[in-house]
Amino acid sequence: MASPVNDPDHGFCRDCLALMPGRPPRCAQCGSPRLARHPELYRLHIAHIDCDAFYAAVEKRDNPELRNKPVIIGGGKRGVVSTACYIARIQGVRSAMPMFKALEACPEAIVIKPDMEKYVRVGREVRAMMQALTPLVEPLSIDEAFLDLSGTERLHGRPPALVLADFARRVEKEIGITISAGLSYCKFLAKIASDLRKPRGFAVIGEAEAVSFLAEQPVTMIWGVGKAFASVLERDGLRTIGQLQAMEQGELLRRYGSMGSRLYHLARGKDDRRVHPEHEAKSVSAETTFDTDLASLVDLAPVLRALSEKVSARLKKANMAGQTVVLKLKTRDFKLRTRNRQLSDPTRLADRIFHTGLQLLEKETDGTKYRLLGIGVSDLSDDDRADPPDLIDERARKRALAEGAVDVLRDKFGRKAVETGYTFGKGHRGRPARPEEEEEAEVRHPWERI
Ligand code: TTP
Ligand code: MG
Ligand code: MG
Repeated sequence: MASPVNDPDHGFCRDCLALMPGRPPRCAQCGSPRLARHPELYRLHIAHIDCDAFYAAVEKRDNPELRNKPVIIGGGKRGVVSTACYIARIQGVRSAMPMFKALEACPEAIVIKPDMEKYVRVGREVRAMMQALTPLVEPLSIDEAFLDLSGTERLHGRPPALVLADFARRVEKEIGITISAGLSYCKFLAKIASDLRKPRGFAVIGEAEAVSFLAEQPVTMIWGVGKAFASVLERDGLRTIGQLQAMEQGELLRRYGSMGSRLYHLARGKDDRRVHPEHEAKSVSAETTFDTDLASLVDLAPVLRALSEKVSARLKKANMAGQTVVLKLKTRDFKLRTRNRQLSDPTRLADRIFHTGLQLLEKETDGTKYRLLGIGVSDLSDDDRADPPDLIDERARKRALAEGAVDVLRDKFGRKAVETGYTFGKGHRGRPARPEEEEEAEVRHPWERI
């Protein structure tokens, strides 16, 4: 069989995986119209996989009577939609919509309360199947992950594109839900691609078309450009990625700081972030044991501040960020309390870690005496998605800018050169943490915690 590589007309059938030269409208072998074809199909190796209407798909699998009905998963504590199946979506139901609105849009929908344990279990099964394809699997959430399939061709006897299509078939058969896959040369475009043809989608974005494809897309397609930042860009007359492509890097940097660099590179389809497998460090934390037990917020807050700065410094050094802030307390009688809060996006800032930790700590300062306090972050990722300016409020944004300035000074003159209001003059009321207490605490993956 001739090698299909570099033949722009060569594709394959996503249902029976038969190789398909030429441009037939249907598979010559099984008659399926679901053909994959792309000039770079056999050269690309970064994939993003995301399950379709995940919670709803699991419920439909477990109750076939629901199959052709509109199903909404939600109505939990917050009274919002977790997800809706694609039948309900046609009527306008969306994730995060208040339940009453969803039922206005789709009154005949069947509403099911989320069964997280079950979804976590199924999510793990899908993940295990991914890990059988490559060790380079980076989960992003319960139902999605990046995969780097480079170098796996020999192992699988087929190029990544076919490995992916086979994976989709096997998930349907073995687990009973459907997935969508995106294939590209970088993470940014692989993730965009997986969303292009949902559900049961398979989309490819090659290097040659990246710039022209992106030119047509709205700026919100760029990581970190949420509603608020999009409206800042809109005020500046920038609505499409094409408009960003026409701008100089210096101008973008001047206007939007570090976000400007991200806009410049991603707009051009330049993204060299690696796929980080999940067995890498899972949390960064610091903790300290006190000489005398402490109970009041006034005493505990400065320690929390100092520890937050330590955690932040480590994150910054490693170019990492964490999306879940974890507070750890040990009571006088050695009972351990851990409290965590998930942020809207990953952070590396001492200020955000501290303020989130403080909110958690406030609830625990009920007179209990503590012998140990720790703070850390888990759900680690690269820091390039961290602290997007549109997601932090104005005061926090100013504090973040100040923190950047403090970092510069500390780099120059050492840590003690700049003390914040919380730590200044207080010394460190806890005795210095012993080395073993400083070790990175192993925290399980977020979906294993549920
Ligand atoms: P998503 O992958 O964002 O959504 P989805 O799988 O339901 O639908 P699709 O990918 O086909 O667009 O999220 C995965 C699961 O996470 C989802 O099934 C339910 C949960 N979730 C929430 O609980 N609240 C939310 O706001 C979102 C977006 C998801
Ligand atoms: Mg999904
Ligand atoms: Mg998802």
